[in-house]
Amino acid sequence: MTVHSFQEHFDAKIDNEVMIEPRDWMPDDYRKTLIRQISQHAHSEIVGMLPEGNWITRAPSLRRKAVLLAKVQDEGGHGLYLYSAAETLGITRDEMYDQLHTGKAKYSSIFNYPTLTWADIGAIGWLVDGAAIMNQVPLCRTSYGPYARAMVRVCKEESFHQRQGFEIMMTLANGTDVQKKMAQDALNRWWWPSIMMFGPNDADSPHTAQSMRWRIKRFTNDELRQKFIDVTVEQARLIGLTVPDPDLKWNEERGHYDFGPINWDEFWNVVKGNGPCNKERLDARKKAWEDGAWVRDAALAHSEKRKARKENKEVKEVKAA
Ligand code: FAQ
Repeated sequence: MTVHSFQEHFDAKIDNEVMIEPRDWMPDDYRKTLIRQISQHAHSEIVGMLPEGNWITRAPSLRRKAVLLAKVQDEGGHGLYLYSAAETLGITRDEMYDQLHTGKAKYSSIFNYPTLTWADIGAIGWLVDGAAIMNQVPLCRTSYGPYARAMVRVCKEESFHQRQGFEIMMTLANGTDVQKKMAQDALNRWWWPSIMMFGPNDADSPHTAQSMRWRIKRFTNDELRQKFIDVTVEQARLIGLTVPDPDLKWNEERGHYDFGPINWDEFWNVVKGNGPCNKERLDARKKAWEDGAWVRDAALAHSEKRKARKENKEVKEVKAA
C-alpha cells in the first residue's frame, strides 16, 4: 500500500465513524495531537487531586470525608487510564511525567486556584466536574479507540462527582446565613475559572479546527462553554445562588444565555505558569515523583528477579527434556 492509500484508508475510517486503533496507520500529526491532548488530560487528573486532597483531613463529617476520599482516588484512577491510553500511541509514562515536571506539557488551568473553604469542595464538584463532564461525554465518541473507551468509565465517575458537589452546595445554600455566604463566595471565585476551562475562543484556538476534522473533538470550545453555562445557570437558580456575571441574560432568539466578557489575560497568565498555585502544584507533583523513586526501583528489581527466575527455570526444563 502506498502512503497515499494509507491516508485514504484513514480518512475513510474517520468519515465512516470507524475508530482508529493503536496498530492502525495514522498521520503523524494525528498521533502527536492525541499524545498532547490525552497526556495533558491525564496530567490534569492527577494535578486535580491536589486542591481537593487539601480538604480530606478537614472534611466536616465522616460521610463527607469518605466521599471526598473516594472522589480523589477516582481522579487518580482517571489519570492512570489516560496515561495507559496515551502509551498505546508510542510515548512512555516516564516521558510524559518528564514533560509535566519540566513544564513542556500543560494541565488544566483550573487546578492552579486555591481551595480556601469547605464550600470550594462543593464548587469544584459542581462546576469543575460539571465542566469536565460537558467536555468528556462527547469524548466517549472521539475517533481514537483507547481514549474513547477510557472516557466511558471516567464519565460515569465524574457524574457522581458532579452530584456530590452540587449536593454540598445545596446543603450549604439551605443552611445558616454564614454557610450560604460561604457557598456564594465559592461560586464567585470558581465561576470564571470554570468557564475558562473550555479553552480559548474558537477563533483563537489553534487546534480546534483540525481536531474537529479528525473527530478527536466533537464540539468546539465555545459550543461546550455555552452548553455548560446554559445548564449551570439554571442549577444555581434552583439553589438560590447568584452567578457572578452582571451580563448574564437569556437570549430568546439564540435560545441560549448571553454572558459577559471572559478575562483571557487571566487565563493565559495562569496557563503560562503565573496563577496563584502553579508553583505549589508542580512542586507537589515533583516531590511525589522523587519520593516514589524507591517504589519504582523495588518494582523493577522484583520484576527483573522474576524474569531471571523464569528464564532459569526454562533453561532447566530444556536441559531435562
Ligand atoms: N488549561 O487550541 P486549543 C478534570 C491550551 S479534567 C490549560 O483550544 P485543544 C477532571 C491547549 O492545551 C480537565 N491549557 O487546544 C477533574 C493548547 O496548548 P498546547 C482537563 C489550556 O487541545 C475534575 C492551547 O491552550 N480536561 O477537570 C486550557 O484543541 C475535578 C490552545 O488551546 C481535558 O483535558 C486549559 N483550560 O483544546 C479532576 C479534556 N485550554 O497544547 C480533578 C480533554 C486550552 O498547544 C477534580 N482536552 N489550553 O500547548 C480537551 O478537550 C482539549 O485539550 C481542551 C483544549 C478543550 C482542553
